[in-house]
Amino acid sequence: MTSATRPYGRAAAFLLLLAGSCCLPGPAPARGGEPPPNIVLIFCDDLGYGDLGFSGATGYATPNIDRIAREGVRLTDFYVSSAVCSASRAALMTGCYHERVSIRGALGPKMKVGLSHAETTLAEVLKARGYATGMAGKWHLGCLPSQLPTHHGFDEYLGLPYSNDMWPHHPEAPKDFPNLPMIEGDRVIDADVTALDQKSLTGAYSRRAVEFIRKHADRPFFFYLAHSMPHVPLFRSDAFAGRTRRGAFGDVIEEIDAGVGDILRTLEELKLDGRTLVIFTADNGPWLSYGDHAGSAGPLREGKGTSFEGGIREPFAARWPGHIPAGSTCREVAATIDLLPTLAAIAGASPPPLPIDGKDISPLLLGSPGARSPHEALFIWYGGSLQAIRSGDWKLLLPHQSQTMNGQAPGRGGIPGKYRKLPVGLELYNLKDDLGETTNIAASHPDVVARLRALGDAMQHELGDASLKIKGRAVRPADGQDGTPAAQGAPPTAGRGPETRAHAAAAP
Ligand SMILES: [Ca+2]
Repeated sequence: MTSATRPYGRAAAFLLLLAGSCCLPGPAPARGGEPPPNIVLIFCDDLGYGDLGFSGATGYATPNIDRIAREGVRLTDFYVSSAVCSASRAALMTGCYHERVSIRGALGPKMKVGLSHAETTLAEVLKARGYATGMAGKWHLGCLPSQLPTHHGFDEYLGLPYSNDMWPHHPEAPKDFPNLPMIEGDRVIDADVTALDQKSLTGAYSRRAVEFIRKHADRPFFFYLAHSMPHVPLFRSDAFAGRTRRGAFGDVIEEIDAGVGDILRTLEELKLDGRTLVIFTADNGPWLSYGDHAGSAGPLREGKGTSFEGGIREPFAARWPGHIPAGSTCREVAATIDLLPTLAAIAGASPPPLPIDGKDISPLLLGSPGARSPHEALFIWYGGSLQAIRSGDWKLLLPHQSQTMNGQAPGRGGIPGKYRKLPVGLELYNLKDDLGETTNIAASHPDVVARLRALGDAMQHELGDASLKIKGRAVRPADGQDGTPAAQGAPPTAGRGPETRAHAAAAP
């Protein structure tokens, strides 16, 4: 089969028929006597805080994503657990800080480490409640067949098992990566994804979401749409090429937005609007070394691979007509770790048996009067070390080595520039007054520094700290972490920052 004729659809359609023939009866009503809502979770890769229309993007338009915010709630202070792919996704899927489940950095194609089967994923929580569960897109929590989404609670899966730049066409490390496979279920349906294939990714993923919604319109469903884009290399279909003033990056975002439009229209057509919660967010901030192929963190400092706000704070919007007040904005601190317990609560599902870090933020989403963040503090690890603590308006950075493109020659056309190292000291910022983290006021607020350091110290002893050589007492192992020869090495990863040198194999 030539590349041009690969629609990622035929094998998929057959498997879908099989899956559709064994539908389970729907679950009992959730709270309030209504059936539990459908959930569509749209998750982008390397999307910056400023990359959407509602968050200030210029040069292209995102009317459909903006509609989610306009007809729902926007969380302005929404965090991932680490500014890098696998760690961030581990937190999303488990409701735990990634350190608790020993997934760090960006897992490479040759690694045999993955998310532990002892963890309960968001998909498993909802599946146990009677949901149909599907996923399209980037998984990045283990690429062995037994580690793929269909072995972690998803009824079906179509996508790339890891980042779309982990292929032989990587601009800097082409020899580090094998051919990039496309997966359906837990089988390879295309052993060598080409540039032409990458152009079809966004559309194929969005179509899969629409197909899944149509197929499961009569029962609660959960679909996780984890776009490979706008992670580099940027690809969009011919229909979107050259549409925007922002070049390839803008085109890519508009194609993602068009897919969101298809999803929203499908929900309307099927009269599922008021029964479906749609969430849009992303895994980490922009990969700034890629210059014109990177997104923007807007007013936030730095981007991917750093624990400044630009790396860890993401745009977030959620829409559920009749339940979430339209046009609302919430400035309380929340995070991806909260989505599992929140969606479990909304669905009336049982929480995981093992301890998790996330909290139920449904009062924030649903606009309950006086709702406040359930977190005294959020903790940001990177490369195994605790780097940042957010509590109320305060943000404390602990001493570490970071990276910046300031003063560096920017990347261009898909070829990255080079970061320079940025030493970070003990730095305190008040984000209410200083969103861009420009003025370190640690010296004038020793009481705040002491309080946040004490909170951090407790978490370092619970979940560990590599730079301090603290082994966390509550850390749980990843799949394949112990005693697997391939997990002992340091396989190549795609980036050039410190984030890609740290991964699960190095976890305690
Ligand atoms: Ca990412």
